[in-house]
Amino acid sequence: MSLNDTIVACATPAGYSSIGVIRISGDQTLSLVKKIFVSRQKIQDFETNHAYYGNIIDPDNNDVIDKIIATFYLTPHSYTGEDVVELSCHGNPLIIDRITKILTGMGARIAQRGEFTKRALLNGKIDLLQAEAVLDTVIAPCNEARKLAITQYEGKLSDKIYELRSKIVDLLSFVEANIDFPEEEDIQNSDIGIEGGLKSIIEEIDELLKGAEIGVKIKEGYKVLITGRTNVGKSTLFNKLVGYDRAIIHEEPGTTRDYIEDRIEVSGLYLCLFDTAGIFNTAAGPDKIAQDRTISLVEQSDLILLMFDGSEPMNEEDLYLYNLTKDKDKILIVNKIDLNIRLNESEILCDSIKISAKTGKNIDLLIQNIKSKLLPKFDHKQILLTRQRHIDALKNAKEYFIRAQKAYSPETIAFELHAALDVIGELTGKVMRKEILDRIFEEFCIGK
Ligand SMILES: Nc1nc2c(ncn2[C@@H]2O[C@H](COP(=O)(O)OP(=O)(O)O)[C@@H](O)[C@H]2O)c(=O)[nH]1
Ligand SMILES: [Mg+2]
Repeated sequence: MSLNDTIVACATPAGYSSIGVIRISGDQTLSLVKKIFVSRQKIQDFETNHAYYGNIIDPDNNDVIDKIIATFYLTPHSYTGEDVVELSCHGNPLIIDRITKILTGMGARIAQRGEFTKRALLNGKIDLLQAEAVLDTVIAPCNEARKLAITQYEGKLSDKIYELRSKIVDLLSFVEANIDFPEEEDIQNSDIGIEGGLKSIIEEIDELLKGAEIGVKIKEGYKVLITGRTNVGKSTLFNKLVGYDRAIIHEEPGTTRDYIEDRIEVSGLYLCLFDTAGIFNTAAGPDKIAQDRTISLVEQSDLILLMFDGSEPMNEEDLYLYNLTKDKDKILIVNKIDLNIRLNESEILCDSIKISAKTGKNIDLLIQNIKSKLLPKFDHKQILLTRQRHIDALKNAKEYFIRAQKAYSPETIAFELHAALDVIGELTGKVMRKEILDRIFEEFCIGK
């Protein structure tokens, strides 16, 4: 990739749409657009951040290809920091392809995935955390994830990391002063000293890591598992929650074997919902394998919806599942309350929610409960890291601080702090590694 090229790409999805936007960025943008865009104004009169109406023509034969709006963002006042023009055409692939071909024929290059954002990063318009936030804003699967992405795009997470970084820099200069002038009293008797400085940075990292667990869950989805003995109505509830007939429902036991997964947004939260095979004592062959899978999914899930059949007495299969999920976060559900209740009053069930998956009764209540169980009472102003990459970097940095705590000489401490600074720098992109950038921008679509 060269920053000297002028790049072009369609920024809207392929196919027919009312508008299709072609983006162009780079040194040659204005001279290329000048050859194909005819408007009342002269191209040199176009102001930055202004939109102009005109014709797109084929420069070979002056054929009018489309009537469009061109928006000009002149360097440095653009997304990429370069001259950018966005051509808002009619969203017909014939039009989009023809204009793109004309532009590439005149020397522009088709942009790689995320290349506009990558240029914004390389030109210092945004940092790496913000670049990731751009992608997360586009793909946010739920409202809470969108909120996090926008906060991160605004730079609030970056500010927090820069703050942490400057604390490390201060500590490092203090440590280095100790190397250079060990006898100076001012240095030795500073407020918290090296030990206190290291401790406070580690505490801050721990706090960020704690938040990151929530951030990643909000972004990637909470695993919610519906379980219960066979025929309690798991698949019926699953279908109700996903909103369509995804799983087979039948009165015969053992209908669901392979677990079924679907993703839904529930009151602003993103859930990976699993419908699983029911547990029954006499299971053998494939049913036994299916049950083993259910049991292993229990381990990995963030929340269990453990269902009981209200129209039947509790049996040992119910109790087995209750004990299996003892240490897990769970919601107990008594289903089939539209039928005669024959489920024995039990202490176990005093906190349960009573529903009818079939008629939909109390499903709203269940949804509220799911949300309050999952969305830990985090302060909405809290700034959360949202990616495994962030968690890995912070854990990595923390290791250096722990090593520094155990170090005997200021020289070794300084060495560890320098290493930690590099790792923190990778978070914001202050230190750039090609493989990190490649991995991040691979996730983008072309045109972003
Ligand atoms: N009356 C009533 N029947 C239900 C309810 N939920 C499920 N069922 C029935 O119970 C049987 C088993 O349901 P299913 O969802 O396949 O149970 P699973 O084996 O736990 O997945 C089916 O005949 C469903 O129609 C309910 O709330 N009320
Ligand atoms: Mg089922």
